[in-house]
Amino acid sequence: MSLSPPPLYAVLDPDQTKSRSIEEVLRELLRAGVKMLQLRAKALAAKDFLALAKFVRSATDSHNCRLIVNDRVDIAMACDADGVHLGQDDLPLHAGRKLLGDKIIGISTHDIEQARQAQSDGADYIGFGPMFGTQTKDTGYGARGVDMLKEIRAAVTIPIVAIGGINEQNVSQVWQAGADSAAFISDILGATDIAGKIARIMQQR
Ligand code: TZP
Ligand code: MG
Repeated sequence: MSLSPPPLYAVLDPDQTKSRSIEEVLRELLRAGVKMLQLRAKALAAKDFLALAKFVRSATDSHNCRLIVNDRVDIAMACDADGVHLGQDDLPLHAGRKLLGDKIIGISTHDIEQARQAQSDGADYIGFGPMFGTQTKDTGYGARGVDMLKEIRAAVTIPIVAIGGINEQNVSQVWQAGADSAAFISDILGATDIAGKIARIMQQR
């Protein structure tokens, strides 16, 4: 599937919603106009991940929002997601493609080699990062920065979703450096006023 991701890619993670319920945060994201959402649930057992994914699928469907499941091709298939996001140690792209056909497959990348490989293997988009310092995930890589993002932009033609430490203050640098989309976890999920946060981010596009 050819994909043009919207400029804002929200990642919903039950471990990052602070004191709010995941249902409440999801409602806020959709109300604020999020059109591409990744569900990431590292700590959930498969059956709980699937139950949550089905709930998120039904809410995203009624808001015309794409749903991407992180890590798990099986859960993406079972909840009828629009696609899956795979890391370098997850199922390889060719296996995901065999199972998911022309659904969206995004691949996490951290350098030019991985980005080129993902493109030649047929990824619909690459994640690239971590852009800046982040507490949300230990990727094993240092902050990549905007100069490296520009190099990635020059190296691949498929959409780039930048991730890692992106917030209201630095997102414009990411878009200016050529990312098609910016992915957010903590800056958005942790905001007191999620809709206000998203509006301030989108004003900079
Ligand atoms: N992959 C690379 S960095 C990262 C992931 C999942 C975490 C991004 O979270 P935040 O809170 O937006 O820095
Ligand atoms: Mg992963």
